[in-house]
Amino acid sequence: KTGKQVFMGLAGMFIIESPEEKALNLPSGNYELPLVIQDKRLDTNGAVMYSPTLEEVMIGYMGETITVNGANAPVQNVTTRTYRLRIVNGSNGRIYSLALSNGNSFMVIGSDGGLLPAPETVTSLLLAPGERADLLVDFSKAALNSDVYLQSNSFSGVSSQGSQIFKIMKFTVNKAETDTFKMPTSLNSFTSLSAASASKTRTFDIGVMMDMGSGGHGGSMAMKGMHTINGKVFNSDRIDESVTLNSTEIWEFDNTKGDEPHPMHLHGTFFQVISRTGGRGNILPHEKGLKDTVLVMPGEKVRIIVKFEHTGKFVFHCHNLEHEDDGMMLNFEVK
Ligand SMILES: [Cu+2]
Repeated sequence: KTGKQVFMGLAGMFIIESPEEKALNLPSGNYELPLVIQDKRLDTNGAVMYSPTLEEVMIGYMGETITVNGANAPVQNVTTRTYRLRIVNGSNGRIYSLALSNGNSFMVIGSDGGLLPAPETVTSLLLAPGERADLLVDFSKAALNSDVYLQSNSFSGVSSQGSQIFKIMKFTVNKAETDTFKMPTSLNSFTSLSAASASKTRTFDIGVMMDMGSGGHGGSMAMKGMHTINGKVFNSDRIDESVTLNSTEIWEFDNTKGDEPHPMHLHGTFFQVISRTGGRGNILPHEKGLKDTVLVMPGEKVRIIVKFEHTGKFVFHCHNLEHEDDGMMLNFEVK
């Protein structure tokens, strides 16, 4: 039921700060904006409606009304300074190619697990459900009294979405102020895990649909289990992967045979993305930090490296919530 709960509004964010981050003097207070982006489908009374069809279980349930922190088409007044936008994609299935309507570049300074090693300059950023982006936008590059939209550009690689450009929120630059912000050259240091330190590689095939016409699941298309990992659907009583505490492993998510995007998400740990082959073909700027969700587009194979430092039973799953609810989730135990 995760899909319904999140679509109805159960999404938010924690912001965790550290003395090291405070020392960087990043934009804060009025200049730091937490933004939870969700798409909604509304019925004729304006109430949020969640009733995915079989097709929508396949591609993810999407809505036509884009909201930020629960508001549709919000307007934020800004001054001619650098703002920190802390973005969560809280959507069930929608991917955003975040960009500014004036085409200006912006900086990515962080992702799911904190700050990147150094700021990265981009003109767009593909953010899948569950992923976070920590951005710096310099509104002094826009004219006073002009409007700049955060929008989603079109993108390729998926047939079920990405063909439209649409606006997410409006910034009105309504006041001139002197920007005191100085961009740090380095933001964060964490130990880069080397592939040579991995004791094991596990491969997860996420690109094959269950053949509903035959096999153990019977013929009913309404049954769970069209989306699988290594041919399996979630079973809460089964440990799928046993991991040794403090070991470092490479996990490979293989979507080369698939035709849907899968943002793969691990609980209980952060990871580093070490390679992407096929599709977009490389590690993207916002993937250079610690991550817990990585988008694996159709045709792609993405390798992550993880050091498992906490004992317990955890899940990993596709963060497309219709896929997750359909069973695209497995258990791993660290001990
Ligand atoms: Cu998926």
